[in-house]
Amino acid sequence: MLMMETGTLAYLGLGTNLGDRESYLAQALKELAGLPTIEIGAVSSIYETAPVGLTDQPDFLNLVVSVRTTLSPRELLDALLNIENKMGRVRTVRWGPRVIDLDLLLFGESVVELPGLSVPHPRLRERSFVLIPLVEIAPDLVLPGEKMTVKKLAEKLLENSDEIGNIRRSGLV
Ligand code: GSY
Repeated sequence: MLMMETGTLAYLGLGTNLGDRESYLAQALKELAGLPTIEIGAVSSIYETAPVGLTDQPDFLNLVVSVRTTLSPRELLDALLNIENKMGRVRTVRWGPRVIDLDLLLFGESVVELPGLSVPHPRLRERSFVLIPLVEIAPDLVLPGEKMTVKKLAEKLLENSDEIGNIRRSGLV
């Protein structure tokens, strides 16, 4: 078990738009919590969100969770991919429907550019389904290389787009 305060504080985005979406989110959180190298911190509410990218697919449930981990960014990504595979995610259509998606959004203050892994997540700033749950659990967080807090980034995103229409708290959690 990890001791509080050790390791790196990372943020993960979870999404699902197939089958029993709530139970997939719950299962993914349980899988994360079961890893000895990861300690779950704050978990946002669940948000029901219109699909971004490929729009002709079911709505998603999304949430953001903070974790403390002793893993490296690559090891953490591998752990997330293992959970996706264990939960039966099949990669067919890019941007397409999925039972579960676990994205590594932020890893402490690190900027990571490795094959198959960019942190902070490259589309974090433009996705309300990530930014709004993130604001809920870490409003004063400042992304590496940014000046504004995530709360301010979210306000600007919502000012300059119709993204607010694409996301609502689901009332599930
Ligand atoms: O990148 C995560 C998968 N994904 C999502 C998602 O989680 N939520 C919404 N609303 N749209 C999405 N498009 C993709 S791809």
